[in-house]
Amino acid sequence: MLNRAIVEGTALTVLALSVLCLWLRERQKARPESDGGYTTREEIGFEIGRLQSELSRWLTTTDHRDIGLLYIAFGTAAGLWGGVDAMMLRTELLTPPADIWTPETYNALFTTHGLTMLIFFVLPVFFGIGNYVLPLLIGADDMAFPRVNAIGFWLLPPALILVRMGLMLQVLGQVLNLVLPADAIRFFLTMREVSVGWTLYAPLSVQQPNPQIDLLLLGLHLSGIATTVGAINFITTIAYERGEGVSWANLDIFSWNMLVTSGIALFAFPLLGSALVMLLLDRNLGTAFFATEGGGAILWQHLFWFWGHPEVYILFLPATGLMSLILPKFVGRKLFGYQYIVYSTLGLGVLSFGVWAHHMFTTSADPRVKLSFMAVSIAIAVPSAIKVFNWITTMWEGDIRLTAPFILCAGGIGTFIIGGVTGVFLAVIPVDILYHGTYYVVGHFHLIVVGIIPFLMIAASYYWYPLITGRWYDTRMARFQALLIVFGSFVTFMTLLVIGGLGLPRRQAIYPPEYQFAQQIATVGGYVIGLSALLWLYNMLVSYWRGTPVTTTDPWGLKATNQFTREWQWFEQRMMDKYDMEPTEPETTRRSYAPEAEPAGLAGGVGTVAQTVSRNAWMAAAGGFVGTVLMSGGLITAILIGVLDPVSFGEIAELVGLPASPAIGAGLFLVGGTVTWPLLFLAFSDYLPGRLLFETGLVFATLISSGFAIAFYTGQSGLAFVGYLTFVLVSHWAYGIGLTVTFQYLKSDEVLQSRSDGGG
Ligand code: HEM
Ligand SMILES: [Cu+2]
Repeated sequence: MLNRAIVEGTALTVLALSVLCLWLRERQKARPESDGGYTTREEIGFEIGRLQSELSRWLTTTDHRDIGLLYIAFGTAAGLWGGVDAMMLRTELLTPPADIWTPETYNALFTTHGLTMLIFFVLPVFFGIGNYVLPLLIGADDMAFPRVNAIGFWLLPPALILVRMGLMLQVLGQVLNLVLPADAIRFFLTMREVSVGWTLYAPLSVQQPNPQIDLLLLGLHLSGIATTVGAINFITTIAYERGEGVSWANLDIFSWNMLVTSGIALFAFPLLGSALVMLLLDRNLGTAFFATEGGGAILWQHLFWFWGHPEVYILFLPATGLMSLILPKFVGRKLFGYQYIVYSTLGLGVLSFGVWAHHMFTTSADPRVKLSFMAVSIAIAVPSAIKVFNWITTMWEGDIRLTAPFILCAGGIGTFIIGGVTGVFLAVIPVDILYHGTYYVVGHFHLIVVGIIPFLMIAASYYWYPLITGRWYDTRMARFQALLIVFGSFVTFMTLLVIGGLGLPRRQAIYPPEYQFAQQIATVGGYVIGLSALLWLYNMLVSYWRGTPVTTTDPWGLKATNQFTREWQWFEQRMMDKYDMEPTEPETTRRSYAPEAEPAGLAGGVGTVAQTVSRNAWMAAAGGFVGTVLMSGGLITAILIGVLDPVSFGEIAELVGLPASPAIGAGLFLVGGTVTWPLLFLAFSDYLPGRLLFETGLVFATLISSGFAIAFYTGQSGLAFVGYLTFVLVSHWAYGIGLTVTFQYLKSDEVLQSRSDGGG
């Protein structure tokens, strides 16, 4: 059995030392002495002086870009620490018995791994990216409260130390024990990393004697304050510091996401703070919040998850913001459905507070209450799916550039689809009761928290590397790294989904031998992820000194697709000022696929769906009506020759609670068709102008008819079945033709009108 404290301490030290050596070596190489001579005493003195001034600069800076980098560096370091925990967890699982670490160590590992990753890795890195680019994106000079910003950051290192003190004190204890008797250093020897699970469920978290739990609670509390402070700063900055010409309607999508994220954090974290204080009081002052005679253990779960579920969206939304921002740059098309993405973000922000009890389906809450949580949890899939569809549509017919950021974006969409769909399954109570305690849940959330979240962080680090450092990273190594991490994540977490589906319980160091092979596959996948993380780190550090310097003001060629956004304009200005560079102009400018978005109305386009609909309502209604009439023609024929039953129209009426009369059904059908279908077309109207409307109509009609045929399949076979399919298809085509011809007619009319108005 290995000693965890020593192994992890050594691993971290080696990691830190290699980073330092690498840094110093590359730095040395970057500036050879020009005369080939030796370094003189004065030069060393100068270097030390410089080091001192650098140090005091970084410790006292209030500049948003510096603080951003501090956040990113801190988050990365915490991520590596949590990553070492993960590698150790997976190592234990190479063999069925607990023979590498003790079961208690295993418990400590998954506890600290979860907390470190969720609180000290993801959030700080996103706050860092936000700090660096958000003011540039919105044309602000700095964050609204620069000093508060610095405080927000500097609360984090002590918080992390408090939370993870157990390991350090243990290492210290073991070192001291070499010279001092055990009695004198009892405190150090009794400290352990917390091992009650990252959800800190009562009563275990109340009753375990380990004093490190108290330090952890204090540290978490401190980190909550840091997060709240940061969130207030983001909200104020976005609300009040936007530059000229940046309205809510054309606020970039990343800032929208940071705004909503900060809004969630503002409501969620104070609640976590109170819950933590209650737990501390229970542990130390004999209160009974979570004791059976008080609120009971379930109270802790309610409080925890009322923070915990919003928290997962706090982690997830900035990643989607980066996706929406970066993906279009590498497919040469504008983000499809900007407004819908904004709405879905806002919707997720609100809904994320309404689903917490889906983490408590296996507790004894009233089934009727649980049912409502099931409904909302399924509903939350809708805004998530809107994002996915919009990303896919953005890629549609784009000029894809196979760069590392693109590979990570595409991989992120893939992992999110699987992670999200498995989440919808878990939202269904009976399924959750089956899978709650298994690796299936681990697979579900890791496809998101490892899939899309770090993928997009890394994509962002590549995308903005030239902007931040003025140099290029090693692009070949980056592409390889991107592929490696996508591959490793799929191997690891798909395997976990499968063994969870087979019923293997999670959070146990010991497991039945028949799962060994699968566990080994997952572990190898995990090592691949770890390796790719190190490759990324190497690339970032070494390229800082050795990367090819950027020689154009438009490193990504964004001007060619009209996507030269504000932060790059800032970069261009800086390159011109610093190096007298000429602005780079592209040879040809490809009009970005979607037309220049018109500034939408109030509050960031809130109301623009309504506006669009009302502007186009009559056109849509006319199209829908003609289409539905044509479609009815096809269906009536089908009824006449007996492929369809008139009763099916009656069922439509029954569905909305009216008498089962075919006539009423047909009426509803007409009204429904006039409204629903055109809405669908309108939703895709950003996309429609790019293709012949007519063709597109047929494609949509075909797609929808297949969905319709499957959904309403009524058990025919043989010829009747073929007839059924044919008529569904033909009637939908008829519908599509009617709709598109009408749209086209009305559109050309509109164009004529706007020309005569002098517009274009
Ligand atoms: C947005 C990104 C998401 C993240 C980061 C995330 C994260 C997580 C985490 C960390 C857990 C495990 C909690 C534990 O330790 O018990 C979890 C469980 C769960 N997630 Fe997600 N999730 C996300 C999206 C979704 C979606 C879209 C749904 C449903 C529509 C969903 C439904 C669930 C359910 C029902 C559970 C409880 C499973 C159980 O414990 O039995 N999640 N998720
Ligand atoms: Cu949840």
